[in-house]
Amino acid sequence: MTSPLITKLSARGVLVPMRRPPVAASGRIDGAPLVLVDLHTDDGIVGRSYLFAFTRAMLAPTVATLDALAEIALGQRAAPLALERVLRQRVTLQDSQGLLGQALAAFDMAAWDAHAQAAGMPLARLLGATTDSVPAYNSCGLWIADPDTLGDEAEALVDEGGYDAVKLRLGRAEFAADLRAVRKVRAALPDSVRVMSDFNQALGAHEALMRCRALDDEGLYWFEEPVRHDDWRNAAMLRRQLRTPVQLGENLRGVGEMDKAIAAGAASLYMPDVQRIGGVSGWLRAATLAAVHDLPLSSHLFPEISAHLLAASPTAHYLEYMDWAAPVLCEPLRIRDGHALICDTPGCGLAWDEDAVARYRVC
Ligand code: SMN
Ligand code: MG
Repeated sequence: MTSPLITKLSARGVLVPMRRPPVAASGRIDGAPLVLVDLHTDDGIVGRSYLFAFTRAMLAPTVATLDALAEIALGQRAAPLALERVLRQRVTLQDSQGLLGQALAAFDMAAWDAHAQAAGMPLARLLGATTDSVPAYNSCGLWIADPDTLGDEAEALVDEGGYDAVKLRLGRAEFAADLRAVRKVRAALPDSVRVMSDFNQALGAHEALMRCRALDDEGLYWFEEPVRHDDWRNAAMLRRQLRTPVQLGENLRGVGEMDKAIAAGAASLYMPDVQRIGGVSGWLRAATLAAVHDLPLSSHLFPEISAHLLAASPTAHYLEYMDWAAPVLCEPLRIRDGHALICDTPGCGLAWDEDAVARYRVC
């Protein structure tokens, strides 16, 4: 059986309201700028994926990049690995990370979705896994806010899906405010609830060492991105000096960077982002690398597709649950008892709620 041919690509930018807009040490986001991708094939199957554009201003360039790649993709087979080879070959001389890398990942994810639909299987099963649920933490809150409000918010986040883990953002100008935030959240939750922490690259190496040492016995489950995302040498220094594990990975652009970060000993835990690591194909290579080095693997954003991918990852750790795409989905990802339930329908389970898309459409 040959794979269907790609006949059309549609990429649309939407700005989706967020229940708790993110305020991180590195900046704030007022709405979720998403690019919705539909990859049409000549057997009638439509593969879907979406990208997170970070700012409204980046929606139009992201859509334009996808449209430019579509010129190469039209008439090609929708088989994900064959498509990846053709597209990457055509952009070999260009910087294929950044925006272009993300657009390539969107094609890859949509092609895998189409491929799984054609096989009549959920992506997880196509990859040889079961559709059992995967452990998730609630990442939809605990941004940089008044520490005195965070205890109540932490309790609310746990209750939203019976979670046993939530993520707290750190990296305020004053360390005392971070410490207060940690203590408020820890005091509000039972010991059995894990509290991950994320500095969003806010600190220089010296400051990171001072602050993380002072937080090392405060009951945090991991320290995420304490220093600049590509400062693997200092991440490794922190990892050696601290008892709390260092986590990173959302900014790794492809499995080659992950290989170098691991070689530098940068972290004990990794959390690639499917949009940056190279789509499903890139994720599978990252999962193999993590397995070779026996490194726990978590996901970053994109919980709908990441649930399938973690199910198929030998060292799967935690799914980061974010509800940002939920308002434009017919079937938002469901969480029960702190676990993401992988849909049992063919593909990744992405279908757009067209009324919502029309409401939030920007370009
Ligand atoms: C994050 C990612 C994207 C936007 C805001 C914050 C954060 C996370 O680093 O890990 O969720
Ligand atoms: Mg992060």
